[in-house]
Amino acid sequence: MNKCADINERLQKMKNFYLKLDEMMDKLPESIPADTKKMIKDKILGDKELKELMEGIDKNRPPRIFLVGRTGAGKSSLVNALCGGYVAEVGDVRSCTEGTKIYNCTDNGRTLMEILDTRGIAESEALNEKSAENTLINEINEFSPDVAMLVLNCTHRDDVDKDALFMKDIAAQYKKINNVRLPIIVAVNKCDEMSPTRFKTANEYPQNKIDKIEEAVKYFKGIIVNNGLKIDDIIGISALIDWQTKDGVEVDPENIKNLPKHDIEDLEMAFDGRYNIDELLQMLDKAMVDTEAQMGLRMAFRLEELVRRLSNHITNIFAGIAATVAITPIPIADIYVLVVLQGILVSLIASLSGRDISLETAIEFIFSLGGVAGAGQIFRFIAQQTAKLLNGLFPGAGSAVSSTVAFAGTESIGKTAIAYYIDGKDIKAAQKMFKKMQKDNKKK
Ligand SMILES: Nc1nc2c(ncn2[C@@H]2O[C@H](COP(=O)(O)OP(=O)(O)OP(=O)(O)O)[C@@H](O)[C@H]2O)c(=O)[nH]1
Ligand SMILES: [Mg+2]
Repeated sequence: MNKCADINERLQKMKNFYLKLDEMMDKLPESIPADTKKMIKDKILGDKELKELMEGIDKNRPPRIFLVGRTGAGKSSLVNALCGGYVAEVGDVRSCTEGTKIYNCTDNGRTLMEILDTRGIAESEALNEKSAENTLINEINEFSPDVAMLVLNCTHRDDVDKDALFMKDIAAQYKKINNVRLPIIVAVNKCDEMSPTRFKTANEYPQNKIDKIEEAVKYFKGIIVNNGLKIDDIIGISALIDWQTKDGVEVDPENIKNLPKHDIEDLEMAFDGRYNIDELLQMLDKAMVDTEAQMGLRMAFRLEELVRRLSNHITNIFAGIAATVAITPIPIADIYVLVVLQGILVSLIASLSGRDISLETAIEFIFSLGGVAGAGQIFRFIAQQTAKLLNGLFPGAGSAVSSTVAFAGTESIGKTAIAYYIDGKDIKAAQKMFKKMQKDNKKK
């Protein structure tokens, strides 16, 4: 249904590459010094961030989110907005106390997150009875949320006092029972309805609209603080998405529930009016204490960003290795050490994009950036073409490659590989980008 679909496959590719690294190093040409191979291995396998991600691939669980908010505030819509697709409320849709339910958000059979939805509970008269509130507290504790999200409607300024007090009460009980604080994020929803209301696309919001949103968020924050509710963060968002069936027929949100199951599964976005949802995900990520849940959140919703960050991180590691290798300037004849190193970097980045490319393919990619085509017999070719390569890949190098040049050149190749494999730029654009970076490197 959405881009989460191939996550498992992609993650497995990343992990395979990581696990194969040892083997790959051993297969490299003899002429690469053993200590260089060892350094590469140690730097990559010893990297904390990379290790955490690899462990996270096997050890993660769907985060549990406790939703609080009045009927119509947009809780269900927000869940869809976070998932980037229409998520059916499936699993064991358990109805608990009047108005609360627990459900799983799934995508292709994979649970993205678990939701405890206290639908309209804050406005329920039943809460005036101690027993009803106790039942709710029990349910929350049984659910054991990683984070609570209070959803407010930015155009409804009444009742926020009550909601804040309700949340404060829940948080206090939670703390008493669990001995840890319940992280709370406040999402001020329906910001698209702030004037001027005709701007519905996030990147078209004019400044006066953004200012109004910020003002509203400040106002809500004031009320929350005045009521003594401690929150982790607050943000103005819009969960607005219009849906259509596969045949392009737009559907009314109220009617979606009545559609046949397969139609619901195939729903597509007719209009994406989401605002600040990535920022909200960042807040949720930050607020979560449990690392397995945090990983689960990242895997489900923030993979692109995670992958980009990691690719940059790996590029830095490799640029550092290249600089170390070139501490004693590398003579032309040994240039392939650098090219092979960069080849490994490129294959790693490709694997992070979910592709499975050989070292040869990666090196061919590098050649093509330097304007050398049709590499064929890669390693022999490198030996024969070093002079040409030097000009193409390491500008400013005379008879040997210095540390600085090795660092900058490797960094440029990493960045170009990210643009090509991860951001999906075409090869022409990648070449252009690479040439520009080389020009800038020369100036340094
Ligand atoms: N313009 C706009 N409409 C929204 C937004 N979020 C939700 N809505 C609409 O508001 C209405 C209520 O949204 P829901 O997501 O069903 O609200 P809810 O909080 O789950 O309501 P209950 O399940 O009754 O507690 C629907 O018609 C949504 O389409 C938003 O950010 N902007
Ligand atoms: Mg709902």
